[in-house]
Amino acid sequence: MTLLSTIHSPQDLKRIPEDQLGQLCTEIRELLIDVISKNGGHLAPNLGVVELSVALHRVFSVPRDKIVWDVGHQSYIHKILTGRLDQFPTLRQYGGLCGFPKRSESPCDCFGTGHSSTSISAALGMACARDLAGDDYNVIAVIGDGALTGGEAMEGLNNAGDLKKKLIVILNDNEMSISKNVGALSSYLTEMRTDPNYSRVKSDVESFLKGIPSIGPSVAKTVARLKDSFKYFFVPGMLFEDFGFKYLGPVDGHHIPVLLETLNKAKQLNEPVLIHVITKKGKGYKPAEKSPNKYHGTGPFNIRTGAKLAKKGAPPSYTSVFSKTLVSLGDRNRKLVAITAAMPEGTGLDAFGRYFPDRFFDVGIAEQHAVTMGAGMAANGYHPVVALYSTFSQRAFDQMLHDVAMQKLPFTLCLDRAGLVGDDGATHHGNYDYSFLRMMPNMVIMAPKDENELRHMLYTATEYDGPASLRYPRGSGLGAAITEPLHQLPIGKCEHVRTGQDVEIWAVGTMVDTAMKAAEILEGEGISVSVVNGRFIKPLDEEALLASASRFRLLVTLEENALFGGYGEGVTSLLNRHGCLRHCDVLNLGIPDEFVPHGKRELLLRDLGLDITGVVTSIRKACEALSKGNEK
Ligand SMILES: Cc1ncc(C[n+]2csc(CCOP(=O)(O)OP(=O)(O)O)c2C)c(N)n1
Repeated sequence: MTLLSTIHSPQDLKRIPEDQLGQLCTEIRELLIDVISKNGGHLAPNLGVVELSVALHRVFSVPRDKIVWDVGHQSYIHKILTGRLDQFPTLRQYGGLCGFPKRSESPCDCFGTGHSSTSISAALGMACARDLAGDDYNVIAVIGDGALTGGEAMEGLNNAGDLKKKLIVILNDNEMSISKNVGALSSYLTEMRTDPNYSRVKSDVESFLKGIPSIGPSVAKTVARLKDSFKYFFVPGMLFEDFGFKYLGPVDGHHIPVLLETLNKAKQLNEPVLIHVITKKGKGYKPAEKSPNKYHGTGPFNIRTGAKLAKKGAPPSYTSVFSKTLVSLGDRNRKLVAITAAMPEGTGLDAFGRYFPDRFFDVGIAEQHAVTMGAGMAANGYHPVVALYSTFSQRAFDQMLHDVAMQKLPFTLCLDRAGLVGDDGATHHGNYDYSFLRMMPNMVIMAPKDENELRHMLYTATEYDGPASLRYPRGSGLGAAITEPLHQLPIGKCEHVRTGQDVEIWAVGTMVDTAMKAAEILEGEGISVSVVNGRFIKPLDEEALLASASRFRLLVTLEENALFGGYGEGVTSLLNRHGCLRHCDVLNLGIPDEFVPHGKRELLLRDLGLDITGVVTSIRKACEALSKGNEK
């Protein structure tokens, strides 16, 4: 029997003798590697926090005490130790455990996360709620050095130091975001990490200063001054102390006795405490230790070799086509600059960075700053291409509206991983970008039907003298030929891709392919279907839409975006404004008003009625209803 198999709740962990915790950590690592090698997931971040998670659950007692995991991608061990060991093999699978903390999954997941840098704010809110209610539980935020580069983390620190609530922030410092961490704060942490004298000097300096007797106001003043300058030179964590936190560390995040001692000390303190924990991302699995970025989030892999089990012969991904196209555009147009918010590889901007290092900026996990910084460059003669994942771009809503759209700046927003992303689930689906961008005056919004059209859209956007966005999905393209010379697409003009007599589908982005396949099937059933590639979510092709509404009794809109505020609503309201709905019905197909869970994209689309079969069924029903209406 393994030690791990005896743990069914956090109380069981407390019964294991301290000298066996190392063995427990080994068993946990084996389980992590085994399950993630099959299901995919966040391997390196979790391997790095095994000892920290064990120590936390040893010292604190959830669900009474609250642990908020920033981003939450490193919460697997927490899940294993809080009664979900048996379910762990279902991690990230349809109907199985979520890859992020989720309140509805367990009372031990006190706060849902997925987007970075929220933990300090959430934990501070919990500490305030606790004090208002006269309770005394502990609140702990665990945040990585990468997540600390996000503005909201600074807002939380700033407020926490001021409110002086009892609160523990654990800074899990592994020098990595997904890629190497960037920024001044990161350099500051590196200095603390690399100077072995820091911990010793800190206590020496403190006791030396405490030992100086204050004999008279002038001496006291001198001491205070001395203390300040000394502190800055010798005491680690002064930045955090100045923020109003008691700083403990740096401590070795893989040394359980030190972790237990430090956590117990922090637990006794009645003030905001920051514990600086140094960990190694990927610890215990050689390939992940060597390339933590490659195993940050991974698909299935071969445990022995570390090789990823990628599909052989799949067409190039949208990301890679975007990446290559941008490099060629960057070569022609020296005014193009590229900005990423800590995702150079994920967005494919890394290639641009290699070719044009002067025009490439990784700003850390700072989507808001990325957009406004781009706006600043746009206001001064450059054309920024800001590439974000759709879901994270939600962070930069106001920056897009207030800084970019309102000033009608030349700006290209590229939204990768748009639509349903699959295994990462609700926090990561990119289902809202049409909705929140559509409401912004001046925005041009595009979605390519395949990877070849993506190239032309990117070119169109970078040549356009105003704000434009394009969005494309995770994963492989459709295998379209990508040799066609780049050309600009006429703004606001659709493309007719299939002719038919009975009904017309207006589809955008990924859904054009679905529409074509559904049309084939319906044709076989005697329903003749025309298909339009909408291309532009904004501006809509008004002329073509009005013409279609006068030809067809039924128009269907099809999109991989929330119906609320989405493309279909735009089409319907345009037709309504022109009085077309008196003689033409519109059926809007898209993502309903609910958060979509995790699982394979195909299964999620099936559940939402957005796979080929679902689309065929909806259109068939709508046609039947129409013909019944006609008979009456
Ligand atoms: C707002 C936002 N932007 C980007 C991401 C993508 N992302 C997930 S984890 C991560 C790096 C986090 O680094 P760190 O906090 O140091 O944790 P580590 O993985 O190194 O343990 C990034 C950029 C995100 N989750 N949220």
